[in-house]
Amino acid sequence: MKLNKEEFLADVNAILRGDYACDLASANKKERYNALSKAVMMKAYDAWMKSTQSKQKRCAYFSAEFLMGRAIYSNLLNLGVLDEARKIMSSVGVDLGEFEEVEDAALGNGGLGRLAACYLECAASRDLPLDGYGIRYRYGLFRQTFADGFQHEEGDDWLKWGDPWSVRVEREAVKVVFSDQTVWAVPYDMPIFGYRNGVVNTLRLWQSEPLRPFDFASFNEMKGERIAEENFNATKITDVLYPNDNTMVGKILRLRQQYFMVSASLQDILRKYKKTGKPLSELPEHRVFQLNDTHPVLAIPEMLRLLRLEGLSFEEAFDICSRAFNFTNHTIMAEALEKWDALALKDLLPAVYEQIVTCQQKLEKEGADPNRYYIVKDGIVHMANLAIYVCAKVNGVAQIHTDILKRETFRDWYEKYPDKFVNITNGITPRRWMLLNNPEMAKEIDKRIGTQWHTELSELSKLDPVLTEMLPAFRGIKKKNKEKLAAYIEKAEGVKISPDFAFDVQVKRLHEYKRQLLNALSILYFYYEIKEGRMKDFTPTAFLFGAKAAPGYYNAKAIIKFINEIAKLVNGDEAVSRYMKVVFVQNYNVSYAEKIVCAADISEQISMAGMEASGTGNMKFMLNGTVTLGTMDGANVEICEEAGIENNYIFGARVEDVPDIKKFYSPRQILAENPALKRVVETMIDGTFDDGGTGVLRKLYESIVEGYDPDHYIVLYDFADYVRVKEQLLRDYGTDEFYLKCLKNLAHSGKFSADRSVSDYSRLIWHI
Ligand code: 26Q
Repeated sequence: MKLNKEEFLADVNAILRGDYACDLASANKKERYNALSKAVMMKAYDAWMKSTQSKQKRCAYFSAEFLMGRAIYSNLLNLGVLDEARKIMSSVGVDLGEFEEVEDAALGNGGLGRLAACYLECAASRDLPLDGYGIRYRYGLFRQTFADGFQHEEGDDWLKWGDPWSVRVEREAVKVVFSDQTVWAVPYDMPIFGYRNGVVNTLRLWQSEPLRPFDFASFNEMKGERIAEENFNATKITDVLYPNDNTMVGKILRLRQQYFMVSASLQDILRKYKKTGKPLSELPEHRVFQLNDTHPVLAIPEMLRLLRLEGLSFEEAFDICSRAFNFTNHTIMAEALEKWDALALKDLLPAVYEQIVTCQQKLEKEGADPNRYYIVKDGIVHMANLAIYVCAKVNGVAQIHTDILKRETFRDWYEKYPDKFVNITNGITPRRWMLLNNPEMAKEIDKRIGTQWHTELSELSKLDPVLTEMLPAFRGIKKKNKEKLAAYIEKAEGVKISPDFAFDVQVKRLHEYKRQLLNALSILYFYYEIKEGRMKDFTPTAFLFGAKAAPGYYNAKAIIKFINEIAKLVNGDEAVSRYMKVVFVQNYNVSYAEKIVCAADISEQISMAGMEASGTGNMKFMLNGTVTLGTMDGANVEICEEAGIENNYIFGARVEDVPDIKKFYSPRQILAENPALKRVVETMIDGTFDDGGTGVLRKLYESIVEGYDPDHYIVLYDFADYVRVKEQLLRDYGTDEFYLKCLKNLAHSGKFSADRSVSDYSRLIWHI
């Protein structure tokens, strides 16, 4: 796309006149944001229509979450007009940077939702016909603040800036029918711009609305037949994103959301497919579906139901589904695997439940051992099993994760269907996670190897011969990024950190398996070592955290409080704060991540081995030139394969060691043998910290030393090795050797481009 200054400003002014009865001279920031965005949208319509009307085979990515972040800069970048737009706006006195205030579209929790967003961008950039289908939540992931070190949640009113990057397509609304209510699903389409290639795919998000204006009488009649305790009016279905990450909450409203999204999407897709005149039996040659975890797996029985309404037999419908659907698993944690109460599901969606039961019967008829293979058992519906049984392909998200799925989680299914299982290692988009968030570094790379790496990230390895030459520039850019982040943190969090410190960062959702607690305990250990004079030459370090805890996750919230108490102790201690600062930033989100990732020296990826399916934050840091301080878990394993284990800092139990460790695990014994560790652990109960009389710190203490399964995530077991490696890392920090390791990681991050991931999906699964 090209922007002509006069023409573009005329467009912006015309929109301002029509929508707000003002012009550029009198408009406020929100009005400027909407008009500028709409003017760009208008210029992109032709390309959008052209891309969507093509007759090629398409894949539909079904996901309950799309963590899009802020659209404006990324869209301008991909359209190739970011610099032009900045110049044009500044010529009329508008700083494009003013839109940094615009709210993120946080329609996702964490990794799984951000992965969906990266995949859409990368597919468009590779000219792969991939469209997203999901939910237009009125409120996204809650906004987080701290008061007295405790997390508080507020509603995320992401639409308060307007939504100029979407169009409401009311003429394509469809009805979604539950046993107790019928609602409209109205689509909002967001264009997904490929990187400078003219391709525009679509993210279609459905919003629930009442039938009322059209059918008030029948709406009223439904009173009284509602399902007990959870009777909702129509708009409530898409009101809010469930704030859980890697834990399942069995609320009927969540089930309603899931069905709402898949029913609307499938009706929409089938309606359009039928218009082509092609037979339904050929659907999988033209349309395939990727199910992002179990959240959209109701699509399978819903498709069976819809196809049978078209007159197909169960066997015919099943055959179509088994060629069209594919399933990605993102977790091995038992508490995250979706299971629904069969009676509740039957109550809400009787005709859908019937299809699930027919799948179960088919499985039985095939003679499968009912102890090993089941979809409905003891009144529980197992969504992952339904997905594996029906889908053509099932994939894990990193090699170690896929291996665990085959060996453990889905062992029986793997034995029955070995060819269904494939690995597709996750990736990130290098546009948002380098070109956009770290433009100086990107330019430095361009100077040396050209720009092909923008769309072919493995090209970065061409930097290998010039890494040493690049060192001074790399140091300089990193320093600048750190200065910027430090300034931002001072403004946003009120804590001053020196850009001369090492920046040691752990940002990700708060979860016990991710072990933010391990990091916290090590910091407290360093604190006492410094304070009491045993550690004299500690490398000055800023320990940064960012994480949201699910509002109902007690221990996760306790860990936030604990870290905030440590921060207060450390930062307020003049003798020690010359060597270390601790900051837990509030409301960590995609936009905050963009600022943090390019300024980090150390990337903390310290989950218990075997627990983190992949991780994608680890990839963002690697691309931006940091070393990983991590366990052999998830994609960390592949990061070490690519960049060399000697260029990262690996510690702790390996996945194959865990069963033996657990056999005779005694946290108390570990504490007895390590008095320094005992002392920092006991700060949770000895009055060092004040938890406002809530008892959360004592409970946290008890979870690691007491009860039936203490320290489930072996924090104490891994502590000594973690501290040993972390001390080595901090000794190395700042040397040329250290920064060469950082650069080595950057240069070998090519595998982790989601351009590669979507090409793998296309080649191994979608065949688009
Ligand atoms: C399920 C049922 C009811 C309510 C909520 C949920 C729910 C919601 C979100 C369950 C899980 C999630 C999110 C999971 C997630 O983000 N997993 C992460 O996926 C990333 C992308 O593959 C991986 O890199 C991470 O390792 C994995 O933790």
